[in-house]
Amino acid sequence: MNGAQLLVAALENEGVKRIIGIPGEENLDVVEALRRSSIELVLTRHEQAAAFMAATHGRLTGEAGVCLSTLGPGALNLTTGAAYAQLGAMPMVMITGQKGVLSRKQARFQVVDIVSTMTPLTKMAYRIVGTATIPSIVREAFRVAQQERPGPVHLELPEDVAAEQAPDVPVVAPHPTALPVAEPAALDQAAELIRGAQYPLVMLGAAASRPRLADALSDFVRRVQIPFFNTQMGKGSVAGGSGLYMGTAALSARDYVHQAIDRADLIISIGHDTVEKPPFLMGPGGPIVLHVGYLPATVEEVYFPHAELIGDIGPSLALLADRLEGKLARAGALLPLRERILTHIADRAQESRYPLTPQRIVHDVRRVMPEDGIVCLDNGMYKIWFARNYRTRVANTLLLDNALATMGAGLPSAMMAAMLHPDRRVLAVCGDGGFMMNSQELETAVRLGLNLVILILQDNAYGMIRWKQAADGFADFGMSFGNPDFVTYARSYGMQGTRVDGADGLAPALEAAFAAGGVHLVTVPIDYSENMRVLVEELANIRE
Ligand SMILES: Cc1ncc(C[n+]2csc(CCOP(=O)(O)OP(=O)(O)O)c2C)c(N)n1
Ligand SMILES: [Mg+2]
Repeated sequence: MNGAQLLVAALENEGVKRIIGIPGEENLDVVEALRRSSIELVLTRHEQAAAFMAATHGRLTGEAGVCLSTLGPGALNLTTGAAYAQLGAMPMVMITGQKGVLSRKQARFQVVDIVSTMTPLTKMAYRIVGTATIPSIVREAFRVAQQERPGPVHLELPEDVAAEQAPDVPVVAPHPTALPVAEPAALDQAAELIRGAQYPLVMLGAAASRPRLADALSDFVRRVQIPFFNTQMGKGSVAGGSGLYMGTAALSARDYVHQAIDRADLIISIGHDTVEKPPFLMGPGGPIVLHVGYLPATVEEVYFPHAELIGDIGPSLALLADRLEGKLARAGALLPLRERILTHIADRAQESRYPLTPQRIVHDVRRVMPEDGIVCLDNGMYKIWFARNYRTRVANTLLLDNALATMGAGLPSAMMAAMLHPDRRVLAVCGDGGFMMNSQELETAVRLGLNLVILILQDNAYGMIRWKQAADGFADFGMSFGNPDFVTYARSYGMQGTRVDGADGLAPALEAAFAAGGVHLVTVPIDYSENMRVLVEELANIRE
């Protein structure tokens, strides 16, 4: 057995089913070992997409996704994906090749110090320098990637180490580890704080979306009956129909949901991660904030909790609910605001304008997506509209990135969602800017035989920046571009393409695309004049 075979055996031992990426000649021993293994090699057309896909595997399953690249240029193409997983707390293992370390027959050709490059972008970046350590290093890589706070790990395997005969070292068996639960004194203190609140409110942050947490959070909210709102990445973490949802904080202040936030005297902030654009701004004289997390809070200028409940969130919340259930006379004190907030948000959702408004697009997408359908957003102006207006009822059914907030991840993340859930409807929603950053992956999606619909919102511009430019009083300059004919473009990949050409055409086009199966692109023109009308003018006029 050589180093590459030992590496692949160690990956099989971790339960890895597929590795996504683009090999180079320095990976050929690994490729050969994969050919003889149970692990599928999934080729992409750009390493960045492979990293986004691997990170999304980690995000949706809690088990690290694995991506592979060559040295130098290939490895550098993984860096945006590394940052995406690092900020987004998504478990991922990246494996890159390197020239030999024992001799340098090609001098410094293509050699970049990738371990140093990856160090600030990962939880751990490590060069494997001998075969004997491969089993323990791989086990450690997966532990580090998957344990709270999850994130990316980088392993570099030089080609001569990959080819070297390995001693007979057994792989290290993984075992489940239970996290510590918050201790009784801390639970008592938190319960006392909550019992004393006149206007309590729960906030669900990014860590609330960890796959294993869905049931525990829904139970907690149902048992204590305190209304809740979420951050963008906490969306969907409580199962639908609770009657306690107050909205999503897509802006940091002065949105309708802030009418409730501003009145609260206690915010129970569950799983908030300050990588997200702030859901509200703490300042002098605001509500008391109780941080509930796997790890202590990160203190920021705009987030400095007054009390903390630290430990495995699910079981800790169950113990907290034991102390509170049926004892909170003021639990629903903010609920009377709910209807007004949600009505404002739903305003004009059915307007028949063409090009379509963002509200109408969100409304029609919701109609076509079943409760367990997964919508994956790229980054653009529409993200704010989906975060505010799209109602979720099942955990992790609106995947968006409010951490690195990179363009280009929408299509790859949807591809991974479709691979993991072939029986569910999956829709990628992309701007015409973000889509073109990784549109080459349409070939990958078609080749893999995925069932996936891609919706392109066409404004022929970097609309979000154009909106900011206008909102800040700058002249309209430098944000517009031309586009390919998206329908022809789709067909050139051997897939279907549809252009929506009327206000009532979107829902039927999406429905037909899902019914047809395979990969299908739908493009729709979007009217972004609503950005200014609602997100600037209307919200500036909010009065209590
Ligand atoms: C990789 C990357 N480059 C630049 C940005 C800055 N940025 C954020 S949104 C945006 C415009 C997005 O345009 P598009 O995808 O067409 O969506 P739209 O806002 O027009 O709906 C830009 C340039 C970013 N977030 N990520
Ligand atoms: Mg655009």
